Order: sequence, then C-alpha cells, then structure tokens
Amino acid sequence: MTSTKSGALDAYRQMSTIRAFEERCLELGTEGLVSGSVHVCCGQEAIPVGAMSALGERDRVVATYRGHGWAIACGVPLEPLLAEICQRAGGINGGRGGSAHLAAPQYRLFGENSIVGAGVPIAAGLALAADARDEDAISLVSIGDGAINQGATGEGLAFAAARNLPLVVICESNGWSELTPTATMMRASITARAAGYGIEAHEVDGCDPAAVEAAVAAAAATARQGQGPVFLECRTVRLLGHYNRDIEHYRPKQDRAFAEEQEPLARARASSELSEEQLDAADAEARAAVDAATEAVRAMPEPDPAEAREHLFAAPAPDGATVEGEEGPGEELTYQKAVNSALREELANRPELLVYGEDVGGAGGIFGISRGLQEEFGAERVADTPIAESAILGSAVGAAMAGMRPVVEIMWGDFLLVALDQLVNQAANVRYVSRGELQAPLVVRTQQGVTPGSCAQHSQSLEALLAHVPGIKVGLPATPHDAHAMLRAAIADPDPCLLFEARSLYQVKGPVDLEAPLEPAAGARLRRRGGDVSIITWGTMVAPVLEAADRLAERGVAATVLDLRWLCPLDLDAISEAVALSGRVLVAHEANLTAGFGAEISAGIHERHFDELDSPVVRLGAPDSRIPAAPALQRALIPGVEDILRCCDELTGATV
Ligand SMILES: Cc1ncc(C[n+]2csc(CCOP(=O)(O)OP(=O)(O)O)c2C)c(N)n1
Ligand SMILES: [Mg+2]
Repeated sequence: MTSTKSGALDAYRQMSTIRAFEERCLELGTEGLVSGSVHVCCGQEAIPVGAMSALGERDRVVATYRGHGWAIACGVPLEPLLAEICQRAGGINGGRGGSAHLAAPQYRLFGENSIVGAGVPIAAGLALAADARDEDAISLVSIGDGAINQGATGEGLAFAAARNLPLVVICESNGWSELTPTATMMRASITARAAGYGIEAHEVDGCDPAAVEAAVAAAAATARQGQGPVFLECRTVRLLGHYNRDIEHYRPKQDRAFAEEQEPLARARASSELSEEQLDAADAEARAAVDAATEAVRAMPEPDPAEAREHLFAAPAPDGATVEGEEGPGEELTYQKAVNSALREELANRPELLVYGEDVGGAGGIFGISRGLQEEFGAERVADTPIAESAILGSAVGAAMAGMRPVVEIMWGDFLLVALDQLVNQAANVRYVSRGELQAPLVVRTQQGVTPGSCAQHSQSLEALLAHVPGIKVGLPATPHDAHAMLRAAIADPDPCLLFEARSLYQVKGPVDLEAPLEPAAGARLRRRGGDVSIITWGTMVAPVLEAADRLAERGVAATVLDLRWLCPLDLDAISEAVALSGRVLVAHEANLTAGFGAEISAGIHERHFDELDSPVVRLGAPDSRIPAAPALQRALIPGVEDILRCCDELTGATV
C-alpha cells in the first residue's frame, strides 16, 4: 500500500527506477543504441506505480505507447525490457516490438499501442474474456488525454458500458496531445465526456501514487462487482518532450516549470514523509539496477536476420490442402443455413466461443445468419453490440488474446473500412511483434458484393485490400458446403481469419457434408479438370464460371475451374496444377481490376510458370468504377457468364 510509510518508500523506489530507466533510454538513443523514436514517461511515473499496486495477479493491462513505466510496474525485469527498447536479441519480444510495442503477458502486460486510443476496445475485449469466464479479473487500459478525441476510445467505452465490463480506463492527462495543448482541442472536460457514456468518471491526482492506488482500487472493486467500466482522469505532467528528439519549441517555459514542480519525485522530496537519506538511497538503488541492465544489454547481439520472417502465423500453410471435385453428397442447405449450422456446432463444442455483432443476438442478424443461436446458447455467448465496428473488432482482438474464440460479424464488408485499424494495425500484428508471446485467434465474418439495387457503400469487393495485409488469413466461401467447412476451419485456426461471405449466395442451396472432417484454413478447390483453358476464380464468380465451363463443354472445350477459396494462404500448388493442365489461364473476380487480387495471381503465374504458358494470363473483373444502384448499370459493370466465355474464346483462339 503506497499510503503507508514503507509503501510510500517502495512506491518512490519504483518511480525512481522508472525515471532512471527512462533517462537511460534517452542516453542510449543519443548514443545510437536505440534506433528510431523513444517516448519516455518522465513525470507520469506515479500512475503505473500507483495503479499496479492496486491490481491483482490475474488482472491485465494494455498500456499507452508511452508505456515503459507500465512494463516496469507490471514487474517485467529491466534487462530484457531495456534490451527490447534497444531492439536486441535478448529483448522480451526479440526486438520486434521495440519501445512502442512491448508485450509480456506473463507479467500481465498485453501490449502497448502506438495507435492512440486503439487499446480501449482491445482492453474491453480482455475484460469481456474475464467476464465470460467469471475470472474475477479486471483489465486496465492507459491512454493519453489526446486519445479522448479518438473514435476507438469512444467506441470502446460504449461497448464496455453496454456490457458492464470489468474495465478501468486510465487517462494519463498530461495536458499535451503531441505538440498541441489538449485543452485547445476540447470543449467539455475529459471526465464529463467519459461520464456521458453513463459510467463512473473521476479526476485523480496523477502525481501522487497513493491517490492513484486508492482510485484504481475503488474502480477495480466497482468493475469486479459488475458495475464497470470506470474512467479515471489522472492529472499529471509531461516533464520532457513528446519524444526523444523533441526540441519543445512550442512549449511555454511556465508549463515546463509547473511540470518540474509537480512531477512525483520532486513532490516526494518536497514532502516530509520520507527522509532525504531514504530518498537518496532509493535513487542510488534504482540507478544501480539500471546500470546493471545497461551493461548486459550492451553485450547483447542484434536479432538474427534469419528469424525476420518467423512468427507471422502459428505455422506455415500445410502442404496438400487442395480439395478436388465438387462437393456432395450432403444435406441440402442454403448458404445462410450452412453458416448458421457451423456456428451452432462450434458454440456447442467450444465453450470459449463467443459470437457477436450488430443485431446478431436478439434478432439473429440482419441476414438471419445467427437466428436461434441466442435462444440456444444465451445472451452472454451470442450478443448484440453497439454500432461500433472498431469496438467489435478490437474487442475480438482482446478477447482472443485472453484465450476466447470470438467470431464477430461485420454486417457489410464496406463497414470494415471504418475500423480497419483493429484488423490491420492490431490483429495482424499481435503474434509477429510480440514474437509469439501473444496470439489473436479471432474470426471476422462479413459479406460483400453487388446485388440488384445495392448502393455504392454496400457493394464493394474488398478482398484484395485485406489479402495484402500479412498476418490475416482471408477466405471467400463460394458454396454452402464451403461456407460451413471454411468457417469451422477458421474457428479452429490459431490466427486471425477474415471470411468474406456473399450476400448474393445466402439463399442458394447446395449439399453440405455436415460430417466432413475439419479442414485446415487453407486449400483451393479444383472443381473441374480440363485441358483447353484454366479459369482461376473465387467467391461470387465461382457460379458463373461453372456455368461458363458447362457452356464451353457443350462446344467441346474442356475447362479447368480452380476455386481458390483462401487468398491467404494462397494454394500455390493448386495454381501450378491449374496452369499445367492447359497452359491458358483466365483469372476472374467480381472486384475491379486495378490492384485486384487477380493482378497478384497473374503476376505470380508469369513469374513462376512463364515457360508453361501458351499465352499471357487474361484477367476479368469489373472496370475501375464505383458501384451504381441501378441494376441496369450494375449489369454493365459486373462480369457475367458471357464475359467469361469471351475471355476463354480469346485464350483458346476460338471464333464464336
Ligand atoms: C491514431 C493516431 N493518430 C495520431 C498519432 C500520432 N501521435 C502519436 S502520439 C500522439 C499524441 C498523443 O497524445 P496523448 O494521447 O495525449 O498521449 P501523450 O503523448 O500525451 O502521452 C500522436 C498524435 C498516432 N500515433 N495514432
Ligand atoms: Mg497527452
């Protein structure tokens, strides 16, 4: 307890250690031992020290990017911590995270975040996991005052408030939003804004570790009782610049003077609670510990470049994952029912599975995908959310990191765009930058594509955008059977998976083998073999391609049809086989052509199979246009059977 004398001395010792550590980071930055920027927390030490003395062993922390102090207060040893900041092999994350992405879950630290505000939804997800398992654990997230203006912060608070999650949000209110005074960017007070979510919000003296400890202890108790979240604005000071090379030309002298007076070490010296000797001895002890860590780090090698590609995924894609032939036999189900059935099976078999999204719970989803599931499995496991895509995706990252399997629905693929950060900067990075200390096995289901009358913001085909991002698996089930099998595969996979379903296929029926063995989240389906032309496709274009193949067969032209199913991982063996079968390749997709995934397939074939080609690869996709609502205009843009036939004729030299 920091409120007792021995507690106060211990708190001072920890704060002094953080200060000495931060000053050393700055020196090592000047020396060149740290590459890039470092953001130190000098002046803010009382917040992590006070907060962590109020938390228990099972609680979890997500820190601001200015988070070295949080790592130290969580108990991460100085040597591997400093090594990480110096990007050395012996760093806690092998030099992959560096100063801004420290992660040490064994010490309760579930990562810093250098996207301001992004940690709030993630911490809400950690709290969701704790709540789902009745763990009696809370999660705590620290953000800056500038992060209050971020959408992710608001969405995370709304999400946590809607579910009464055991979350404590700490705002390290140092008055600065990078180089701009925060007060000039806000009209309402920070606590008033937080209180607007209907949650407890308090101002705390953030330069006094005992005050912080008391506030966090009370907040944690509220959160543990299921009355969370609680927001604490810890008023503090930024003693130094925003980052190590900040010359602070914008900062008034009196602001610096105020910070020097208020910072917690100066405050401890100004008070008579601890003697000068005690404080000096604590400072000396702190410096000695930091010196010892520094010597060890200086002797450490840089990470081995041979390991630079490791830890993107849990394991490489398995060999031999290609599936052969059309599906069947099986139960005749619509695509929609097939997804529903996979969710039901997985909810029944995996207690760690959570299904949530907008309208997903009570109403069963706007497309009826989750109908009946809440009745069967309860509102804790099949849940509605606020209309807050960053919170949906970010909480899935947090819940997955804490051992749950979230399957979240983003109602329309186009809505991924308002929350891409949580997929691209967060989910995709978790395993790699932590060097496998953390993982985020979540599944995002969404649907995309054009249907008659669908408007410009509800029609795009976005698979290439996401398949471009290393660290996320991307699949597009084209049939009811694959909608079932690929969803089960994604749920079993240890990495983030994104499934683009197709709204236009939801009512399409087909055989679903409900007893099929679990597949890996990989593997194309070689639907037809034919020696005259090979069509590589996926998603909504599979059906028209098969129809075109039938029409070609009537004319004596034998077509290979390869349905890629997964764009990441890409089934290169299946592509090789498709090329070898005919030497004439068409790649067809609904998305527009420029930088579409067809460009990737075509380039790869030219690079790897140039000698096997009889003619250059042909690509078919929508022209580079926006999507109109009028069906007549849509038909003019979206490729169909006739376009596929025309391309095949071009390739085979046929005249029609
Ligand atoms: C989403 C996002 N926008 C902008 C930035 C650039 N940036 C890095 S730190 C920072 C200031 C954040 O201010 P605050 O949240 O108050 O944290 P502090 O630096 O004061 O600790 C900004 C704008 C970022 N990292 N992320
Ligand atoms: Mg700030």
